[in-house]
Parts: sequence; structure tokens; C-alpha cells
Amino acid sequence: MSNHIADMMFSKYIFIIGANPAVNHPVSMVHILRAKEAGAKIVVVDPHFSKTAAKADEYHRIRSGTDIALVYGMLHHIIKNDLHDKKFLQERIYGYEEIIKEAMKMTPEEASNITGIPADTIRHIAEDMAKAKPASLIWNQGLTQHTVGTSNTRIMPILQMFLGNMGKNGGGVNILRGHDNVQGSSDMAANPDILPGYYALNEASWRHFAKHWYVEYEWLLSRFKDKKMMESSGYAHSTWKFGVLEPENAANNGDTMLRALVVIGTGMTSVSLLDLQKKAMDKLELVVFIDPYVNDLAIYSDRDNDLFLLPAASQMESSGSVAATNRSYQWRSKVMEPLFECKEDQEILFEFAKRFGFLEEYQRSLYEIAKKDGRSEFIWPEDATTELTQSIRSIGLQGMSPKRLKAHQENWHMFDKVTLEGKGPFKGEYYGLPWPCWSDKHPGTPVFYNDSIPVMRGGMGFRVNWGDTSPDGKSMFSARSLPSSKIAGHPPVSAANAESLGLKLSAEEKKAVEGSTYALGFGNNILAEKALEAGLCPYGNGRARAVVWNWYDKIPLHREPIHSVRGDLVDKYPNFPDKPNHFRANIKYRSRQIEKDWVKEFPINMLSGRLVSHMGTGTETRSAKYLAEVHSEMFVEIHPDKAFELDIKDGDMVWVYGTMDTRALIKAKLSYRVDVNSVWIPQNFSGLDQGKNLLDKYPEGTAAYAIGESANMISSYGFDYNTACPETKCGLCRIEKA
Ligand SMILES: Nc1nc2c(c(=O)[nH]1)N[C@H]1C(S)=C(S)[C@@H](COP(=O)(O)OP(=O)(O)OC[C@H]3O[C@@H](n4cnc5c(=O)[nH]c(N)nc54)[C@H](O)[C@@H]3O)O[C@H]1N2
Ligand SMILES: Nc1nc2c(c(=O)[nH]1)N[C@H]1C(S)=C(S)[C@@H](COP(=O)(O)OP(=O)(O)OC[C@H]3O[C@@H](n4cnc5c(=O)[nH]c(N)nc54)[C@H](O)[C@@H]3O)O[C@H]1N2
Ligand SMILES: [Mo]
Repeated sequence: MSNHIADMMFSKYIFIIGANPAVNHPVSMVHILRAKEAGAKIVVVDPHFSKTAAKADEYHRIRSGTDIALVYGMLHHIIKNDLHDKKFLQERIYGYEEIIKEAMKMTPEEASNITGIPADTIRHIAEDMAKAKPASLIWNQGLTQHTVGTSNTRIMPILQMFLGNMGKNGGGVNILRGHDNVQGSSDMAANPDILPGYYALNEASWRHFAKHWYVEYEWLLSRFKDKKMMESSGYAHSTWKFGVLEPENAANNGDTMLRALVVIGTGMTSVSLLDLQKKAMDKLELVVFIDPYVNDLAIYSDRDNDLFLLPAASQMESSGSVAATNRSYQWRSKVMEPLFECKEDQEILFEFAKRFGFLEEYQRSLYEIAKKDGRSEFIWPEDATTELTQSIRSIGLQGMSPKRLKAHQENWHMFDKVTLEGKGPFKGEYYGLPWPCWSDKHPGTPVFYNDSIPVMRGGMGFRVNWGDTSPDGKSMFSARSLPSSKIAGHPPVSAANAESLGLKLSAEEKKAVEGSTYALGFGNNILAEKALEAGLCPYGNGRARAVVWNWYDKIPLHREPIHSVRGDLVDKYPNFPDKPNHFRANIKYRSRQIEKDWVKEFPINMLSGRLVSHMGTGTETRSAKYLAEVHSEMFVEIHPDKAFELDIKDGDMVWVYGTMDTRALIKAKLSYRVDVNSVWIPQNFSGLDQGKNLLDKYPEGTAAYAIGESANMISSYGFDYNTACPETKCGLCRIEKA
């Protein structure tokens, strides 16, 4: 999130595209409704008439997977009518001219043909949004779960930059995140292609963390097959199954197939192609689930050995820092000690490390931090938090000491609920110190990219992360200076450029920072502190990239979903070429798209989303008696006209056939919330395997109160071209009465 939830109070126009906060973020929805009461216009673009749409001033139905075409259609009208912020673009954006060229090709008429939204409506949304100053843009999974998901998440900030809405209160791109602390898990690198803090998987980063973990770089290297594997992305949540089932992928994985799977804190039935996951799980030598509940995938298994369920403590039984959707970190206190034989996650990981023979190295930094404080034992989770605040400098976690985080948590009442600003002793700080929080004196950054206030008050430019100049020789520095600094755009601060940037370092300080940069340093925070003193942003003051020169799609382009309901458009707007070694698996795109005329056999577009009473797979909530009762059955929403055509009545059981030779037995619910060519299913069920009830598979006393077919048994093949996120917001199916 570039801004924060309460900041929407300052918006005049809230554009919600691919998100349903009324169901999925009810607290954020309160803020959105308050902004509406204060005069903001709420506009929802969604293929499904959601509960959020029901509360909006305007609802526009879009065909799923076509948001890029919509935005180019809007930009076409904005540019033609001179409604874009040229100064902002010229001073702060690289490559916006390429976006203008693409937008000029996408007339509102063509955008209408692709999206299904009338051309006049596209003009009207564009004009209203451009004239509202400022406008906020909200998205979530409706945009990311597509082969073009990453392009979707690029085109939305580009739209906001064209409108000059970035870096302003009431503007920004506001991505309402998923799970409790999911922002924290990405900050901490629960991703296979980065190190904590989004550090690149390269030698410099490994050496940086080796220092902070007090281990030798060579020792870390010795844990991998070789240096190449140490610096390669791992399998993703969505691709590991191909590492078990498709021998060709061994070449991407150090010449070996995957042999064991350890699952900690994620549902697995939530990933597409569930049938293949089940097959892969049953082929492995060892499967371990670390979970407070019986992880739903375990129930699908046919194996009778080497599958272990290790009971983990829940979040009520653990404590530590957790990150909110707006990058604020909050301290969480333990409510109770773990019940029965449950153990907190870190205790289970320590036990693993002991048996693998590296517990001493694993915990060494915690002991070193304790030693500096005169203790012989470490304190969990405080010392672990200190470790991460000392090491993660890329995004500026240095200022988030456990002490500061606890003080904020214990004094909620001393922070303004709309601006997050502290009062009394907290004056000048923002609640939860939203990152970047560059030093123990820095207040946190409530609104990203606001270059109209000094860095020491939460201001910043765009990050300079791709070199000082673009391949075509343009400067990647902003043309504007930050207040309280005389230098215009500038590179990331390092020991090498400190003097030329006017940082004042003593001889002793110079020695202490030798060879380091704002992100790579150890034992002191001198470079960041001196940058703040000089009014500079440690990670530079740059231009945002509208053109990403090293990606396949240098600018976002509309591409038809692999399994498109508009088969007539797949040649004009083809999907990506196939991608080898994508998170260690060879993944199909265009070859799958043209394998057959999919829509002929599977004529219905399949949408999926969520229910308010259930969370994720529903593992936890379907095990809660009263929540299970609110939504006790899986269902599929079908348009009454389509149901009439298929001779299906409300409440009939139907077979939904997916494109991967799988099917699901689901109850029909007739509804005008979908259009006649689409159906909608919730993602929150599992426990029924293509008609077969799996209740007897649960260990005694652990069965969920409500079970149902999993949406992902029938989801289509397809993965984001950059992140490998499954394409679960598009896909085709066929429906027959059971
Ligand atoms: N009650 C409850 N709350 C939750 C969760 C839960 O399971 N239950 N899950 C949490 C998690 S992990 C997450 S990530 C968030 C997800 O939060 P949301 O993203 O809001 O959740 P969804 O309902 O999956 O999808 C949002 C909307 O996107 C629309 N959509 C689908 N395809 C497209 C498209 O191509 N374009 C556009 N414009 N819209 C599209 C869907 O119809 C849907 O209304 O919710 C979190 N909150
Ligand atoms: N078709 C379709 N599929 C989707 C989506 C969709 O919209 N449509 N949305 C996708 C999205 S955005 C998401 S995030 C996923 C859902 O995300 P998942 O992570 O798959 O869903 P959850 O059910 O929340 O799974 C969390 C698991 O962690 C366990 N758990 C809870 N607390 C702890 C803890 O403290 N420690 C440990 N070790 N375990 C714990 C829970 O019991 C549960 O088994 O679904 C994805 N799949
Ligand atoms: Mo999510």
C-alpha cells in the first residue's frame, strides 16, 4: 500500500478495481464508507456484482483478465483531452512516452470490445477520475491472479502517475493485503526468489546476511549444491508439483527431482491444479505439515506412511512484530501459552535445525545480540526482531526496535486515527513506523513517494534501483529536489559517493562505513543517519520506471487469458511465449492457449472469490462451529438464463468440469451477480474430492464442520509470467446437471 487505510478520508474518488473489501477487508470498508459520507465517489469495476459494488456510486462489469485494456482506453481519453499531469511525468517518470504511444492505439471503442464496458462509460470514468483531485486506487486479487497479474500491478500505478496522484494524501495505489501479517511474510522473504528485505539473490546479499547472522559466507555456500543454485530462485508454491511429476524439470533443480515437502503456515488446497498437487504429494518420500489444524491437503492423500502432522501454536499463543497492510509494524502480545503438545513455529524450526546439525549456526546471531546486552540467553522474539531491524536496510527497517514498536502498541490512544500522527511523547512519529523507517529517530513513512515533505518527516522520492541511467542514456534521477536538500535527484547513498553528495563524515566514520552502501552495512547506521541529516533519502531520489527494459513486456500489454472466453481475440492479443525454468518448472503459455479451441468445449468463464465467514482454504473457519454454519456448503453462482438453457434449477447439484480433466460436484445457486457467460465459486472449501467425501480421512476428533469441493480442483492451468501466481481469476469450465 502506498498510503494507508484511514488516508482514504482525503480522497475525492475511490476507484476499486479487482477487490471486494466489503467481504474481505471489512475494517477498510468502514474507512471507504466514511470517505463516501464525506463526499468521495466510490466506483467499482468487477466481473461480479460484489457486496462492495452494492455500496458503490457506480458499478461497471468488466470481463475478467482485461483490466489493462480498460486502463489504456481510459488513458487514451485522458491524454487526448489533456487531463494528465505533464509536470509530474516529465520530472519523475522514465519511459512515459511509450505508455502514451500504446494508449493512443487503444481507443475506448477497442477497449470496449475487449472489456465489455461501453466506450462512453470508459470515457466517463476516465474524465471523472482525472478531475477528482485526489483519487485513490484500490486493488487486490482480482488483478494479481492472472498470467498478466504483474502487468496489471504496473498499469495501475502508471494510471495514478499520469493523474499525478502518487505521493499525495488521498491518492496512491492501495493494495489491501491478504492474511494477517502477509506484508511481514513478504518483507521477511517467504518468497523463493529473494532474501529478506527484497535483497537480490546474489553474492553481495548473501555476504551481507552472513555478517548479520555471524556465519561464514563459505559455510552458507556449502549448504547448497553450488553457487549457481545458491543464487537461483527456488520452486514456488505453485510450481513445486512439476518438480515431482515432470522429469524434465530436474535440470532446473540441480539435476534432481523433489523428494520431500515441508509445509508451514499455508493451506495447499488453495493452489490451482489440486489434483496434480495430490499426485505429487503421494509420490514424495516425505511430507510434513506444521499447522495448528489438520492441513487440508493431508486429507487428500492416499499415502499410508511418511506423512507427519506437527501441531503448531496459533497466533494467540505466540508474539512478535507483525506488519499491517500499510507497512506499519505492530507488536503482538501472547494471549496464552501453547495448549497441549503444540509448539510455536520457531521452536519446531529449532528442533529441525538441531536434527540437521546446524542449530548453533542457526541461533548464533541471537546469542550475539544477547551478549551485546550483557545476557547469556537470547529473548524470543525481541532479539530476532533486533536482528532483522539491523540487517534489513533495503526498505528501511532500522528504526523499528522492539522498544519503539511496543511503546506504540501500548499507547494506541496517543495517535491520530486519520493521519497516524503521534501526540505528546510520540509527536512527529507515525503509528507503527510504516517503512521505510531509516533510523531510531525517523518517524516512519505514512505515504510513499511524497517529495513535498522532508525525509525526516516521512518524505521520499522513487527508489533508484536500476542504475543511474537507463540503457538509452536517460537519467534515472528525479528532476526535483527533496525539501531541506539542495541536490535534485540523487543515487542511493554509499561510502563511495557520500562526499560528493555532501554527507559530512569524520575520519573515524569514514573508516566505519568503508565499502558499504545504504543497504549493505554492518555494525552501524552511519550512512542512513548522515543522509537524513543532509535531507537525502538513503535509497536515492529517482524516477519511477514505466518501461522495464529487462522484462519481456517492457510496458504492460493486454494479453488474452490462456483459457479465454473470447476465443476470437486470442490471436490478436496472444498470451506470452512459453517460459522455461520459471521458478524451476517449464511453464506453458502460448502453446497451451493454442492447444485447442478451449472455449468450444468449455464455454463458461470461471471466477472465484471469497466468503466473509471463511478464510483462505477455510481450514480454520470451517473448524469453527458457528462460522461453519454461516456458510456450510460449497456453491456455484450461475446466471438464471444460463441455468435455464442447461435445465438447472436453484439448489440442483451440478458437475463443473475444468480444463485439466477434473470435475467437482457443487450446488447451483441462481444469481444475477454473474453475467450470462460466467460462473462464480468461493475458494474457501475443501474436503470433497471430485464427488468423494473425505471426512473419514481426518484423524479422530479433527474433522471440519463444513466441507465442500475445492475451487482449485477445477481451476485452469496458467501462471503469472513474473511471479508464477496461479491464474485463478480466469479459466474455463463446462457445467452439467448431476
Ligand atoms: N472473509 C475473508 N476475508 C479475507 C480472505 C478470506 O478468505 N475471507 N482472504 C484474505 C486474503 S488472503 C486476500 S489475498 C484478500 C483478497 O481480497 P480480494 O481481492 O478482495 O478477494 P477476492 O474476492 O478473491 O477478489 C476480489 C474481486 O476481484 C474480482 N475479479 C476477479 N477477476 C477480476 C478481473 O479480472 N478484473 C477485475 N477488475 N476484478 C476481478 C472478483 O469478482 C472479486 O469480487 O482477502 C483477505 N480477506
Ligand atoms: N481459486 C482460488 N484460489 C485461490 C484464491 C482465489 O481467489 N481463488 N486466492 C489465493 C490467495 S490470495 C491465498 S492467500 C490463498 C489462501 O491462502 P492459504 O495460506 O492457503 O490459506 P489459509 O487457509 O489461510 O492457510 C493457512 C494455513 O496456515 C495454518 N496456520 C494458521 N496460523 C498458523 C501459525 O501460526 N503457524 C502455522 N504453522 N500455521 C498456521 C492454517 O491452519 C492453515 O492451514 O488462496 C489462493 N487460492
Ligand atoms: Mo491472499
